[in-house]
Amino acid sequence: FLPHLVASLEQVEETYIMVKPDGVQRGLVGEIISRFERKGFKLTGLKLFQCPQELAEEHYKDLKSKPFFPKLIEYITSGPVLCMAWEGVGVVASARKLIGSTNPLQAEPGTIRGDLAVQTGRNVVHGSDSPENGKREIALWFKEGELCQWIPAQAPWLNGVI
Ligand code: IDP
Ligand code: MG
Repeated sequence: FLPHLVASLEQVEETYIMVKPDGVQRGLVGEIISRFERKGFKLTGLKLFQCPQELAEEHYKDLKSKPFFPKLIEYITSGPVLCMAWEGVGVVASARKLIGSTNPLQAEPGTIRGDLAVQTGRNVVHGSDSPENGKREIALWFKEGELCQWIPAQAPWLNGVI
């Protein structure tokens, strides 16, 4: 690994980003990938996937007691999702900012939800809420051979070492 090409190895985080079934059906996959790509994060995993019931329940297990839980599971399993793993310094919190508030009507313009959605129950995208959950969710949604480690050609330009 070429350490001078990354900002600081120990600060590098991973986050699980997912375009939910409404985002896929509405043709927003390219738009959503672009926002993370243009920001400068590194894509390390990508697949279109029909989520089984058990995986949806495991992913959202912290929300099991919520009244909307059954509807949430129905929503997430209602069609294919786009699963993504993204890597970068501060990527977890930054991705949450790019995504915007859970309720799209409260999400700031310029955010994905603020620009592209109107309903909490159809808010087009998921993003991990902590570095720990980023790791947990990537391990849940991807098999090991589905992830790629690589050094983007733009890395030194992004990180300012040239
Ligand atoms: P987040 O996606 O912004 O992290 P969470 O509170 O973790 O929001 O909730 C997970 C998902 O559950 C939300 O993105 C949304 O799809 C759904 N959800 C959350 N609260 C409600 C609600 O009050 N009604 C319906 N669906 C909800
Ligand atoms: Mg959440």
